[in-house]
Amino acid sequence: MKRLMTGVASGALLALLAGCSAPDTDPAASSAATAAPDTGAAAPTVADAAQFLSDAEDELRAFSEFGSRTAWVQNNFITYDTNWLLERMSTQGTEMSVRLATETARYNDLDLTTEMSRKMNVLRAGITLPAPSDSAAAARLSELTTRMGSAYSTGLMEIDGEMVDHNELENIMRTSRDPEFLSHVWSGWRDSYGPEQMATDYAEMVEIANAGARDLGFSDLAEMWLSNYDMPAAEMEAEVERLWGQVEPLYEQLHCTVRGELNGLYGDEVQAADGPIRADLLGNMWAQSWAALADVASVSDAGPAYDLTQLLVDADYDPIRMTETAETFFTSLGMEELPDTFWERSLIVQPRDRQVACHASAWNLDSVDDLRIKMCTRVTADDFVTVHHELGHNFYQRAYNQQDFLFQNGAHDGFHEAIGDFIALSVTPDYLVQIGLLDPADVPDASADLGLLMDTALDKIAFLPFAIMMDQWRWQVLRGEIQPEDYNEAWWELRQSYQGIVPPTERGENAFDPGSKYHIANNVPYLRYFLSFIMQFQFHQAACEMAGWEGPLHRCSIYGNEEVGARFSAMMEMGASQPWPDALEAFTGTREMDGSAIIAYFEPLMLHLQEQNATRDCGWD
Ligand code: X8Z
Ligand code: ZN
Repeated sequence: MKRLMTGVASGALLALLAGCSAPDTDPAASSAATAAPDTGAAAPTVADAAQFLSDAEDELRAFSEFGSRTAWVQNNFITYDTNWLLERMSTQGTEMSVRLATETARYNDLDLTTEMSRKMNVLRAGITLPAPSDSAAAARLSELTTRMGSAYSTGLMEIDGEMVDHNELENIMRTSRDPEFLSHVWSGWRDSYGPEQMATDYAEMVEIANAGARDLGFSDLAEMWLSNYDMPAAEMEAEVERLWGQVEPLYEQLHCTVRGELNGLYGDEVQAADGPIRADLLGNMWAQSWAALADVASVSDAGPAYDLTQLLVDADYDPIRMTETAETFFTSLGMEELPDTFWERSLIVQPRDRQVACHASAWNLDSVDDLRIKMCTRVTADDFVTVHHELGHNFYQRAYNQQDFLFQNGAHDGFHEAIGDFIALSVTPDYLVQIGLLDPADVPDASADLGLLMDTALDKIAFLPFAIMMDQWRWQVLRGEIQPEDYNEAWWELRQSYQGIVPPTERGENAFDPGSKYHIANNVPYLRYFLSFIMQFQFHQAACEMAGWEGPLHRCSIYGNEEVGARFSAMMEMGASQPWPDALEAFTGTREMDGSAIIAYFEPLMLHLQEQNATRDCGWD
């Protein structure tokens, strides 16, 4: 989601450029602290600190609107000139946010209120990509980030004499079952954004941003990114490992089953029955969601389920109707409709006459209610979930718009990503009947539950190791543990170790496969999605309990439940004003992120997979 900065001095500025990133939050308990500079001037008072924060919020709010509108135009019309404007804006934004972050050090020794300290921390640690405070560095950083982002969004590949864009290439990966063609398209994408130039730009960007992070008192940018979770960076990293440990066994079982099915479909030559899986066979450009394999990896003795893409197509849904349907889910929970300007100003259908950043994002341009999405929507089940995801960002943005500017953000960035996905977990067969998409006679009976769970697992469980390895790679790069000459090899070591996948072909010397992913080319931290995929099931479980639901979790829908809606809105309205455990507790009653909800949701499937895999040699090494 975007907005120049929500809560950030400037990183959000860059996060802005960076696409769908929720502006970064506040590291209330960040471990690194810059020493107060000894300027010889009179020691500042608490009143001075209050004035500084109030001025900073005014300055940021004003800049945020200018920055958001600039970025909106660039994302919707990618040209030489809009890149120029974006670069210029982003340089100013970085300079401003770094200046404000640096100034917080003056107030280090004061006994500030909790609220003031939180705001200081937002200013200091919330910058996604800081630069050292000389303008040459900020300008160079903007040049590099704009070039990478724009190269990513405008990449094309030639197929049969025609230039094909990313949206269409993604479509091929989802639907083709021709291994040679898949490998060709998979590799073509990874040539389409100028990998050599991007790798060089990336390495230089890392140097500048790390220097910026060190100037602000962090050991490197990885520590700074991890300092936005109300606990010391090292503790947060350990938290992530703990959560991954909870869900890893489920992923291994899913991997084992899917590998077996792919081996059956393609034969040993294409996909062996043991070892890692070929990355291009999983129905997705990045092997991050395997939902497109629902037909391949179906559960054989389960009763008939349904194909949501087909239901949408058969009912003549178009992108606007999909968006309206998602909006209705939110309003059924008691939330206000989206403003008319949402419909007038959003980009919901891919324009054919110009280049746009197709990766879906949600925006609040004026920090009040100029809410919009930008999405090249296709009539598919995937995009039906994504449109709920994007509206989740918008409804959250509006819910916290009464907060002070520096608290206009998610409780942490994982919350921002989880809102809409949590809502989409309520897209159950009964809900589809309620909105007229599914015939009551076609509601799958209990014998189909394993099939329904499998479909969801191919999306939600397959994603987890991907989400973790994305930032494992970046943290290691930012810490200097992975050097530029090893970027690609280290990427594939992590892909293999976490996901158990390998590239379809030998990767060349000049490959830069991390750049194939939007969030790396555009510098959007990715840990947020891992956290979201854990927490959305916590939200769902708590909401279903609140609703008095007694059946299996995957059949529970909170559609129309205003009581749950009111409790959820109360959490959203808090924004980033309190430490995230307080926000989590307000809705779920627990103060911890915890994998037990996602495990409970998939428990019947886990038992089934274990049984099915009993004779298989799982794992990949
Ligand atoms: O980037 C997104 C959203 C915008 S914040 C469309 N997502 C991640 C991705 O596409 O990689 C949603 C799920 C993961
Ligand atoms: Zn998002």
